[in-house]
Amino acid sequence: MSETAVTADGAGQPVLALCGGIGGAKLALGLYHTLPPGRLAIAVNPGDDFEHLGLSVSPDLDTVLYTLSGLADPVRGWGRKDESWNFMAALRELGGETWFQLGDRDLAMHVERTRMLRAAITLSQAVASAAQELGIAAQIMPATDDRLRTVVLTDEGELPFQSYFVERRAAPRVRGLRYDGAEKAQPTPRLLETLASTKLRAVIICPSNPYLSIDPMLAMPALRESIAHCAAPVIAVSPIVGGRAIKGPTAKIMTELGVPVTNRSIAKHYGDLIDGLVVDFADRRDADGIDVPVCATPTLMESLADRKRLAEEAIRFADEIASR
Ligand code: FO1
Repeated sequence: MSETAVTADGAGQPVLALCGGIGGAKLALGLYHTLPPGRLAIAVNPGDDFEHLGLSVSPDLDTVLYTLSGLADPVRGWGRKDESWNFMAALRELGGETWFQLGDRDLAMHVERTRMLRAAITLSQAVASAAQELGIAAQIMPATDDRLRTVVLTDEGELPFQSYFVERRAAPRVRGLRYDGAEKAQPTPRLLETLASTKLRAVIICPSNPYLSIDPMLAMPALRESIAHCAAPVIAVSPIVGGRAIKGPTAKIMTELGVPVTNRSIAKHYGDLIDGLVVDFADRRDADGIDVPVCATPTLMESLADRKRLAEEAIRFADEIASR
C-alpha cells in the first residue's frame, strides 16, 4: 500500500464519483474528507426514486446528503440519526401504507423537495439547495433531472425498484433489469460539463451495486458516451470481496443472473469504460482475466479512517494510471 499523500500534484483538480446509496456513500464520505473543499462532485443514482404517499422520494440522493452532512443514521445507513417515528405510527393507526419507513425529520426533506419540484424547480436545484443548507462543500447531483426508474424483472413479474428492494426485501429471484426512461434521459448539464473538463482528475465508480445503482446511470447513452470520452482515468472499486458482496444483494443478484461472483465479472461488466479496478487485498492473487490494471487494498469501510484510506488509495491509483 502506498503512503503517497493525495494532496501531491492534482490537489486542485476535481474528482467525480458515481454512486448509489449506503455502500457508495461510504466511499463518497472518504473522498469528501480527503479532497480539498469544493473538489468533489458526486453523481447519484436516480433509479431508486419514486413517488410515495404523494411525495417525491430520492433515497440515494438523501443517503449521500445525510452522510456528507453527518446527519445519517450510522446503523441503518439510510435516513437520519436521532429520528422519531410519530408520523409512521399515526399513519399505521389510520390503516395507511407503512412498508416504506419515513421518519419525522426525514419527512421534511421529502416535503420540501416535493414542493420545489411542483414549483418547476429541477431536482438538481433542489439537491444543490439542500446541500448548501446542510453545509456540504461538494457538488451533489442526480445523474439526470429526467424521469429514470429501475424496474426489476423477477420470477413474480416486474416490480418497481422500492417494491422489490424494501417491500419484498430483495427476495424475489431476479431475471433482469430495466431502466425506464434511460434511453431518452439526459445527464444533467453540470455532470456533462464535469466530464468534459480537461481539469478532471479522476472518475471513481463507488463500490455500489453495479446492476441496481450504477447501471441506471450508465443506461443513459449520453452519459456512457461522455465517460468513455473523458480525459481523466475512470476506475471502479469492486463491491465483491472473497466471492461475497460487501453489502446488500449484489452477490445474490449476480448469481440469479448467472454471473460468477468475482472481481473479473465486475471488470467485464464495466468493460471498456474503466481504466482500472480496485479490489480487496484478500483478492490480490485473484486478478486473472482482468484486463485492466488492478490495485489490491483493503476495501471494507467500517470506520471513517477506512473510508479515507480507501479514498486516498483510489485517487493515488487513478493518478498512477494517468501518468502511465
Ligand atoms: N430501506 C429499507 O430497507 N426500509 C425502509 O423502510 C426504507 C425507508 C427509506 C426512507 C427514506 C430513504 O431515503 C431511504 C429509505 N430506505 C429504506 C433505503 C432505500 O430505500 C434503499 O436502501 C436504497 O434505495 C438502495 O440504495
